[in-house]
Amino acid sequence: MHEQYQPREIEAAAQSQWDAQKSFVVSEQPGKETFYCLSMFPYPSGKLHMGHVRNYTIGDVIARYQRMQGKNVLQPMGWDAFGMPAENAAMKNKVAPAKWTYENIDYMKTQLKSLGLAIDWSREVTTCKPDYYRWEQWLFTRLFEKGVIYRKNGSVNWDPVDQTVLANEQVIDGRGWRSGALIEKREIPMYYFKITAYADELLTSLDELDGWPEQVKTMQRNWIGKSRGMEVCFPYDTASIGSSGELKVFTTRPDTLMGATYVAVAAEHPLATQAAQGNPELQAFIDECKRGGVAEADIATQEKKGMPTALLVEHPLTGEKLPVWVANYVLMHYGDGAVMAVPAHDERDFEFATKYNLPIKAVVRTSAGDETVAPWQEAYGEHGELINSGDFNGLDFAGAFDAIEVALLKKNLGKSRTQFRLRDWGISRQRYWGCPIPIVHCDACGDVPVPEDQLPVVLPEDVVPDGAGSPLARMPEFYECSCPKCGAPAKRETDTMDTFVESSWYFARYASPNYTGGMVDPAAANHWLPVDQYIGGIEHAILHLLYARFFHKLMRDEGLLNSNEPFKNLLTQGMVVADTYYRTTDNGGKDWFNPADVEIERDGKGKVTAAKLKSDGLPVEIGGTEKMSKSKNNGVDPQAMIDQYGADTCRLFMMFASPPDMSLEWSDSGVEGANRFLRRVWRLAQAHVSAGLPGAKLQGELSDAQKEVRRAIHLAIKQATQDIGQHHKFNTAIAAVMTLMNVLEKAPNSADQDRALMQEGIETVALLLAPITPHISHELWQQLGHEGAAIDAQWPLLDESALVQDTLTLVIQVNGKLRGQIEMPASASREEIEAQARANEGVLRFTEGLSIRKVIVVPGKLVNIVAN
Ligand code: ANZ
Ligand code: ZN
Repeated sequence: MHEQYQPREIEAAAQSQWDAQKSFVVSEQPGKETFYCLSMFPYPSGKLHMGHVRNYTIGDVIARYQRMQGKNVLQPMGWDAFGMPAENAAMKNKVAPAKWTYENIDYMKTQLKSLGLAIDWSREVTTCKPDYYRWEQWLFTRLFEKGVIYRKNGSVNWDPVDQTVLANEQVIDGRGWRSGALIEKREIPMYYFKITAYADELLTSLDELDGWPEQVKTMQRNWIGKSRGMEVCFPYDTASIGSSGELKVFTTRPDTLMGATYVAVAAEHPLATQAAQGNPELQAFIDECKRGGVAEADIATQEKKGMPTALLVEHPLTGEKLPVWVANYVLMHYGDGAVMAVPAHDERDFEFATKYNLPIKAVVRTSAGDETVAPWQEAYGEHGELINSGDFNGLDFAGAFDAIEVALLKKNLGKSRTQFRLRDWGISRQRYWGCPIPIVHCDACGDVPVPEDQLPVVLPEDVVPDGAGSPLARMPEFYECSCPKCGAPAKRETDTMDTFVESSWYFARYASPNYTGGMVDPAAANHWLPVDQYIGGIEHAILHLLYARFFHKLMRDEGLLNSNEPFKNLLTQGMVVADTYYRTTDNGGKDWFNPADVEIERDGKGKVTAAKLKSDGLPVEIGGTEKMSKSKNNGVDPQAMIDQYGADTCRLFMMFASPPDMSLEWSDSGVEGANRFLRRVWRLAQAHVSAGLPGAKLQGELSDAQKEVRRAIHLAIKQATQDIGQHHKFNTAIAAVMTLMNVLEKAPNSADQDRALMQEGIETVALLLAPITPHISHELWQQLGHEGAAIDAQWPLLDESALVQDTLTLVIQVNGKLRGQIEMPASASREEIEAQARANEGVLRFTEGLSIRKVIVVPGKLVNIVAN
């Protein structure tokens, strides 16, 4: 055994042994308990970042721990390989997205391997490969035939100069990111997944997910957004509108109907279109609204703006004429694209009415008893007793809801309705680097799904996009085809799918990644699924997790799976953050400097007080801790750390620095500390092993000192088992091992019994660390004389009897002041303890001349003697 800890050698040796023995390749083993541990697969962007390393280490610790519990553990890995960055890189470097992607995958795979992850690489899935996406296309055609996928017009961001559709993030301040042209909204035909048909189930089955963070479930609930309300019809005022009809609105507050003072419609609403005819000013306003961002967050925060129309509608119960406004805060794609405005009780309506001087009529008494809402106040949004509402006065929310529904039903002008905020999922993308939508457009037959025996529709891989529209739409060799139904010349769809589609079912494909008979082999899928532990970033709390849950249900309903939910337990890992440093440039911008290039000064408490750039020695500003990102240039390259210290140090630092769901602050000294600790472990083991392994096992009576050592060993086992197995608190598990190390380093190691005990101690350290620092544990385990590999060893078993303390140390106080201590057998009675305490030398001295009034015994801790 080397005297020095040499991670490079140790890690290479362990990894090649695991490789050679296919240690992590698993198959279905009936009767053996399975554990499916899955980390969100990476987008192959070029190289690993710290967030990946953290994510995959957390997953690996859990997987390896479960394996040591005797389970059949599946931990796969793959590549979320379609997407826009590949196209952008292609345009910049003039290489095909396929080539760029495959090269990145190769590089990142070697990086992942150098971390020593217990991954079954034989199950690697790459979503841009036809053997993967053909099944996605297959499911698409099935769902299209069932009507779960349908076509309708959707609006997109159209760049008139580049002649291309842009994603929302490519539109900056209303202009195209490349061309700078003003972006137009265009309606084009797109394909939609009818996710709304599953809205109710997606909502209710959240309740079964006990192993998910509450926060994530809440985010999903809000996104699905179920609300119970009423649709209310406002009959047209035929004189102003010129025809008869009704304006339908959706409201969650029908109790406030008598307080409606105007109605507002979205810019895209037919009444807005009608009102704009011959009203150029209104038309200009409508155009402006249509240009605005489609992101909901923008709409919530933007200034409320509107314009009146000359149109009127009638209040459904009173017949009063109410003006129709066009307002930018009304969304076309929510409810019915129109609202009844109740300024007294809705914040948005209140802001709008105050701005445009529209009447405000209070119809709910406030909890303070107020019956009006003055313009300088705020809308009163709470439920309460109705006022100013005629027959409905005095009713509470529920009573008013019912009574108003009855009144509206009588006139056939409304009924209660439950609606969801969730929209159907539009998956058409006018991009090249994605999965082709398997549809053929025929003049005679319409949209024809590509038949199964003609799948996959293969995406050509040698194309270099130039940014001007989708290259597929300019490739007759791709789109010219014949109709699968009638044989006539037809045109292949050139849109590709949203890349969220690929990541919605990869977890199922891992169960049978090479299966050619279908999307999944149902037996394998049911063997492994649902995933026991899913680990990934909180940024995927809504869309990815919702789409994956949806797909799981779609696949269940196709008979491919028999579970309802894909992920039993979810761990959302915190961000990796680091300090930022910058200088302000002449034009007011900021130049960010990487922490590696900055030298810092700290005060006595370790707080950073000053920073200067290493290269010029001049000061830089301290920008605070932020998520590692390219934009703030505060990323630390994991590869540099692995090269310098080895994967185990890197893994140990990441797991020790904070619990997995909290943010992790990068610190060079933390990394050094982790490395120092591993060197200590190595040194202790080296000293022990080089003296020759003990011949005999631990047996017979132990001395008190030996019992203490053994107690420390089993305390560490107890703590680490709880922390890793139950709470995923790897940091405190490591702390327990550190405490044990402190004891072992001081323990005697010459007598046979001591050496046997040391053997048990170091074995325990090696095994408790094995999920976290698998390489050093692998090596130590062998050095400690074991035939089998550490990965096949069992997690250490707790011996409860070792925790029992034979003697306890009790502190003795006289009148609350520490005066001595006594050793007592753990079984000693209160009387025995008291007697010993009274006889203690310190007690005798400090009670001399006093009389003892009371003796308080706190078992296992202290004795306080009250004397005066
Ligand atoms: C009258 C009212 C009075 C409202 C009141 C609220 C408070 P949720 O809960 O999200 O479903 N609304 C309806 N359609 C809209 C659209 N297309 N764009 C913008 N807002 C719309 O919200 C439903 C409420 O949002 C509805 O209830 C409606 O305003 C508004 F004191 O109607 B309410
Ligand atoms: Zn046809």
